[in-house]
Amino acid sequence: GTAQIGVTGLAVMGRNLARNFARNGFTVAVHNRTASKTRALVDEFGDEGTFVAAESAAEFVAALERPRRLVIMVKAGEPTDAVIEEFAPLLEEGDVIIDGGNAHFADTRRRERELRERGIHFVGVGISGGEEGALHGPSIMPGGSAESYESLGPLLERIAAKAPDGAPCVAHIGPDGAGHFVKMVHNGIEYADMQLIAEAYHLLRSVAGYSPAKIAETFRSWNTGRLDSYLIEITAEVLAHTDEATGKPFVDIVTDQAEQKGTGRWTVQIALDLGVPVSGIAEAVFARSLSGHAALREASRTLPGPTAAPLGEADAARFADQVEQALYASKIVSYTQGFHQIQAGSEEYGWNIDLGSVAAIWRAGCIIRAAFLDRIRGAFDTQPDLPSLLSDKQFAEEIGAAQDDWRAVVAAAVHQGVPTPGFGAALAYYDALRAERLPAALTQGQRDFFGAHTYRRTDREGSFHTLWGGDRSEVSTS
Ligand code: NBP
Repeated sequence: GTAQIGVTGLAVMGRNLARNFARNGFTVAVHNRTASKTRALVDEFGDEGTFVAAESAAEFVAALERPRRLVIMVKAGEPTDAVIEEFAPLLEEGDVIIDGGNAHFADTRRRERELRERGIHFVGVGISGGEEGALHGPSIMPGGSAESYESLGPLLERIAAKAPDGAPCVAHIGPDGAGHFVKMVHNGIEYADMQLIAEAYHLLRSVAGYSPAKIAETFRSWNTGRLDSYLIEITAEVLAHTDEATGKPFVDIVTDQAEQKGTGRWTVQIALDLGVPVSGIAEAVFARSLSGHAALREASRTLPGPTAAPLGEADAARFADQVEQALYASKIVSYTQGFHQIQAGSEEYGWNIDLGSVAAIWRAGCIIRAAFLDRIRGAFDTQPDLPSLLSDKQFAEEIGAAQDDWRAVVAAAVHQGVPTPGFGAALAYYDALRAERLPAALTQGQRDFFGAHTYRRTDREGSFHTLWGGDRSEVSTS
């Protein structure tokens, strides 16, 4: 075979990824279960580069140079297993199967193990950036063996997005499921970012009394500063858009029930398993599900709320500045929590993930791309064993400078009855981390009272239990 890479699964993602490889000078073998899609791709885009259209799995495998590199871009779950089972028997030792779908990292770990036993490298790759990213340069998060990255890395570096400093947004994340794990947390952070932006919008609309057009303007001005990011940019676009049919702001004619595909939920489920507090991401997932409970919301519409008037013009402008502070501070917390989860996953599974390089490859191509990520990269590069992003001197200073306004915004939201679970959870996380003493001591006392679960003391080593039902003397249990 002559093709340096093959792509099977030619829906929007696979098709654009194949074109991206071809446009970068690689010979690309293309294949799809329904062969008409393969022919359509070559008919439509054949002049963009060199494609080898394969009708059958055998033809596809034969078209690839050795060691073969074949990318699977099919629906995640059972279809991925089906496609692996179709191709694996046709491959030889040292060949590389790359799964670019949104697989659960546990599936990736299983597939990697099974294929390794058959002498085949399996690389689970997180790809972010949607269809546009796939075509023009996504952020790419490959897992799998270091050996497979040697063969695959140079190709991925060519098609990846380029950060402002020119660095390709791809790096070997770590063995087996590390890439898909990091992609999962990326999506969790994306949920949190979107929720925080939604809360900022809600406050500007309901408390400051701004129109969607004025809020679009506000986001545009924020986007020239430290909040500079793709999500803020598209938020302004969506808010400025007018519905053609009604002439109303687009945001007012869309049903207010958010949907989800599941990667945010996975992030929270895994965080619970790892014992990592990702409260901002969890609130974002719950906020989407709450919005979807139409009957519950309908039944609750008559519950009383506060009577509070929107702010006057001068106060509104001041409030908008405070919301920017609250949004930025809460965003720092979301990333702190997300990176904590990556660190915990890395320890649990022995992945040895470099957090600075994760921040670096999220600087372009992916949905959460933002100027801010270069600063996170810098923080981890300076101090790779940083216990938390909030331990970084610069971030600590910034969040400290924002805290008064942040509190004022959360207080205003409570007074005016505007739900801001993201801002509130982030602030609670910040205050809990800061606290000299937490009421967890009382929780331990309760647990010891009803379940003899024991506690540790601040002044002595060991485990202790108080005889609550007896004379309340203390016994050592260790
Ligand atoms: P879809 O997720 O809609 O999958 C459609 C493709 O899967 C078609 O090529 C289809 O072939 C193939 N397929 C299915 Br379904 N079952 C199959 C089977 N049993 N055997 C062989 N092929 C099968 O495509 P997509 O939206 O391009 O996404 C591809 C992957 O990329 C997914 O895992 C997705 O989660 C992930 N992803 C998507 C985005 C995005 O923005 N859309 C972003 C990042 C990652 P057919 O043509 O014969 O039906």
